[in-house]
Amino acid sequence: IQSDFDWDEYLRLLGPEAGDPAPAACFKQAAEPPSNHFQLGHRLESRDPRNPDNTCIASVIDRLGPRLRLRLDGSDDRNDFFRLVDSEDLFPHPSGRFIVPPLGFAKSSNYWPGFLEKVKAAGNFAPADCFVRPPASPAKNFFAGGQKLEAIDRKNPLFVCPATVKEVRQDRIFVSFDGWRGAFDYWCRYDCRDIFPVGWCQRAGYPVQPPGNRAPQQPQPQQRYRGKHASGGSSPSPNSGTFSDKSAAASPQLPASSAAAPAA
Ligand code: MLZ
Repeated sequence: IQSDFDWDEYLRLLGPEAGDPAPAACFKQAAEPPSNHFQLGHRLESRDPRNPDNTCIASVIDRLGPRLRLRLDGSDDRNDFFRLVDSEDLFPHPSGRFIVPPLGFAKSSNYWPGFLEKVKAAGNFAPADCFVRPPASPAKNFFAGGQKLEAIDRKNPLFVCPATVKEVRQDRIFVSFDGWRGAFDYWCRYDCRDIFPVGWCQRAGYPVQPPGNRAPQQPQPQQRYRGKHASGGSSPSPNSGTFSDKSAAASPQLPASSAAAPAA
């Protein structure tokens, strides 16, 4: 994962014909990125991403700025997923929801009641104040074609990348990743939690990847004047996750187990 990307410089490179950043009011995201108070190993209730009507127990496998990498208890490490700390899919335990085995529960369903008892006895449930109320949704789709944004690469969900709104249709927008010739593009709703205003992720302590090589390129890091993002001295923010440490942000380490890390 690289983090040496600078929107100001990139937008300058693109020149005046490039679209403006989509205004913050277009997005269902907090005005200020929420603080992440979850700890590794915390348990919580989560919708099963593959079966969203179901509520399961999940564990925090990693914390990355305001994002959590989660694994459903009883599932395997190939179905990890990411959620923001203010996601509408996460609940403190007990929430009163009926807890069911995750899709693909590793053992026979006969084992489920005993498994759930053991998980509950092991406890370590995240306190309720870790959970941040989801942000308000925009009243409607305010996006316009050509606007810039940052978006999660759904094929490599660890990556947040510079992107452009290529099309707007009713409640949906077409997110096109800059410099990748369409290979990672997708349609999503305007209130989708995988898209962010330009600059949001950096403020959150989460690195943004450079665009693919079909976009104008910034000079390589070693040739570059080390600007504001490289200078140390600021104290870690309360958002501190793995990436918000400034020295780590220069060359962040991925967890060795990272199933989401693609070959470059
Ligand atoms: N190196 C990988 C990841 C590309 C990530 C693109 N994100 C929009 C590849 O080339 O497939």
